[in-house]
Amino acid sequence: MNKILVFISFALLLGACSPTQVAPPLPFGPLPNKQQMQWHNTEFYGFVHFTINTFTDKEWGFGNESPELFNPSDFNAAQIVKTTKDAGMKGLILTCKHHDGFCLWPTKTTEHNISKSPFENGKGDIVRAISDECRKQGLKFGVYLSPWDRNNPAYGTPAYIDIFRAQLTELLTSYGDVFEVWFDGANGGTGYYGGANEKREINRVSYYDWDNTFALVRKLQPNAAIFSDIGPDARWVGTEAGFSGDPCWNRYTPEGREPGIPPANGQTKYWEALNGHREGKYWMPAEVDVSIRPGWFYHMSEDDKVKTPEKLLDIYYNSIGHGATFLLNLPPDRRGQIHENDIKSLNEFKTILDETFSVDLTKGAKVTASNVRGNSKNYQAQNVLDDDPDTYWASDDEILTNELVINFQETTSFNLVNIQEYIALGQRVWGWTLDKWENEQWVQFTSGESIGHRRLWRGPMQTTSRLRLRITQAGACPLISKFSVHSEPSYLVPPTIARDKDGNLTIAGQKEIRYTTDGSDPDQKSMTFTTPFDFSDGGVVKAKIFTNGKAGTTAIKQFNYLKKKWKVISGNEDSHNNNNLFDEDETTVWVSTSKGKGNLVVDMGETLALKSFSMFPRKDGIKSGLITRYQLWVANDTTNWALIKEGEFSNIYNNPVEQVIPFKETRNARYLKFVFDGIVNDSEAQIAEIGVSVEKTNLKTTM
Ligand code: FUL
Repeated sequence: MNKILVFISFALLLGACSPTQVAPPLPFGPLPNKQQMQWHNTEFYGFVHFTINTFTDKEWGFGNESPELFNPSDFNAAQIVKTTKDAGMKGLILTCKHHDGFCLWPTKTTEHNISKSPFENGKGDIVRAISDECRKQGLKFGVYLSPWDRNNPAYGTPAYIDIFRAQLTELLTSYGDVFEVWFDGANGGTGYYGGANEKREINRVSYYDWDNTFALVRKLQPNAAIFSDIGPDARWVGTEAGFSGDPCWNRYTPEGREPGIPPANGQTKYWEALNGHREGKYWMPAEVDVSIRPGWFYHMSEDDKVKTPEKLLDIYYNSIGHGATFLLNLPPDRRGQIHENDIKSLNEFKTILDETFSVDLTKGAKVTASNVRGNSKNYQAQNVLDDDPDTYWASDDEILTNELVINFQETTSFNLVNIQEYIALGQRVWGWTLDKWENEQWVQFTSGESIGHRRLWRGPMQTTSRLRLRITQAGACPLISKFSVHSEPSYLVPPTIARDKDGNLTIAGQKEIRYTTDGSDPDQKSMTFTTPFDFSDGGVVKAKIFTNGKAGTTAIKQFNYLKKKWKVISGNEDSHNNNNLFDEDETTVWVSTSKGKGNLVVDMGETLALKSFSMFPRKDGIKSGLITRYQLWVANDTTNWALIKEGEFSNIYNNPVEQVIPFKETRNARYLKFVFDGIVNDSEAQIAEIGVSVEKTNLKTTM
C-alpha cells in the first residue's frame, strides 16, 4: 500500500513539473475588479448631454429655468442611439440630471422634472426612452447624475444627500442594467436653490459622504463602474480637451489639491491623472471625456465647429491608444436628435477606422519569443495572434525583459501596431520598443513605457519582413495577450485655412482646393483656391481637396471681424500687453492691471453692425485669471453705454474654449466695454483674444 502511495506522489510531482503543468504567473500590484474589466472592454462609448440648456443656449443652467422650456420638437431616441452605435461605440451615458437640477425622468424627489414640461404632455421620460432603445440596439446604458444641484432648495444641507441618493436609487432600479455611473467633480457655487439665489460652498471632502454613495451603487448595480475624480473604478483624465498622457498608467494615487486636505471629487491634483502613477496605490484607469463640439450642450452657433474625422481619430489614438477609454459627447439639438453635421463627421471617422482595423497583417506570420514560461504551450508566443483575450504569451518569473519577433510571410508595410497586456494580472510592462529588420539588422522605430489594456502605435509607414517587440522594463514577467499590425489607409488631409493680420486668407494643401464662404459644403463646382483673398469681414470658410476623382473631408474655419483698427482705451496702459488681445494669436495673453473685478474698454475704430462678441480664454492649463462672470456693454460714444448681456462663463475652468456672447439683435456700435466680476483665484484677469462677428450687409457706417 505504502509503495503505491509513494509511486502516486512521485507521478504527481512529475506531472506538476511537466511542460504542460506550469504554474500560472502571479498577480502583480493592484488588479482590476469585474466592474473595471467590463468597463475596459467597453472602450469607446457615447455621452449625451441633453436638458433645458439645449433650449436656453447655456452650458450650465442656473436652476431657475422653467420646466416649460424643455420641449424637443421631434425627439428620436432611436436616432440618437443608432448614431452612437453606427460610430462604433458600445455604450451611452445620459445626463439624467445636469447641474441645473432638471430631471429628465418623472422623479418623485422634486417637482423640477420632465412631468412639468410640455414634452409628451408631461408623460415623457427621456431616461426610459434612451435606456430602452440602448437595450434594443445592443448598447450598454450609463447614468450621469450631477451631485451639484442649482435648483434644489436643500442643496448644501444633509437633506439634499438623501434626495440625491433617492434620485440615484430611482435611476439604478427602474431602467435596467447600468454599466457606468458618472459623478461630476464640478460642485457647489452660485445657484437658484429654490429662490435663495446665493452662493453655497460645500465641503468637498465630507459633504457627499461618497463612500456610502459608492456602496449604494455597488448594491443596486453590482456590475457598474463608478467614475469620479477619485474613482473608485475609473478616474477623470484631468482635461476635457480629448487626450490622455503618455505613459498613461492604470494605477493612480489621487492626492488632495490643497495641502493637508484629503483627495475628494472636485478636490484632487487632477493634472496628475493625465499620466497616473506607475506604482500607484489603486487600479483606477483613465477615461477621456470630450465633446464632438466645443461645448457639452447643443448650440446652433457651433454647427460649423464639429470636430473633423481627423481630429476624432487623433483623440481615439490618444485615449484608447494609450490604454484609456474614450467617452465622446454627442449633444442632441432642439429637435432631440443628433445634428447631421455631427453624423457626417462620425461616418467618415468610422469608415477610416474600419478600413484600418479590418485587416490584420500578422495573418499567417510565425511568431518566436526569447523566452516562454516553462516552455509551455499554454504560454507560447503564438497566443498573441489569436483573438482569445484569455490566452497570452508569458515568460518565466525571473525574466523581466524579453522579445517577441513577428516573421511576416512576405515583406509587409504598416503604420499601426496594436499591443495588449493581459491586465487581469496587473499592469506589468514598464518599457517597450518596436524594431524592424532592415539591411540585416534591427532598427528601432519607436518606444514607450505603458501598454495596459491597449497600446496603439501610429506613425510613418514601415516596410519590413520582421517586426520585433522588445520589453525593456517590467515590474513582473510581462504578459502579452494580443499583437496585431495594421495599415491606416491614406486619406486626403483636409487643407489648412489661415488669415494674416491684414485680412488675407490663404488655404494650403494638396491640389485641388475648392472652397465656399456661404456656409455650404464645397463640391466640384465650388470656387478653386489659387491666390489669397481679402477676408477682413470674417465669416465661415469651408474648403476641401479634390484629387484624382476623390474628395477629402471638409476643413471649416470661422473668422471674426479683423481687428486692425482696435485699441484699448481703458483696462491696461501697456500697449504691448494690449496688442495680445488683437494679434490673432491665442497663445499670447492680455493681463489686467489690477486683481479682481475690472473692465476693458475697446475702441473698434469704426461703427460695426455687431452680431456677437467672443472671448478666447488662455488654453495652456493656467487657470488663475480665467473670467467666470461678465457684463458686455456697447456704445457709440464713451458715455452712453447699453448693456447687451451679463452672465457666467459656466464651464470655463474645465473647458477653456471660445466663449461666444450672441446679441439678441444686430447692434450698431463703435465701443465695447467688457466687465469682469468673477475671476478664478480673484487674481488679475487674463484673456487670449477678443473678437466680434458682424452683419455682412450694411456692415459698417463710417463715422
Ligand atoms: C463638467 C461639467 O461641468 C460639464 O458641464 C460637463 O457635464 C462635463 C462632462 O463635466 O465638469
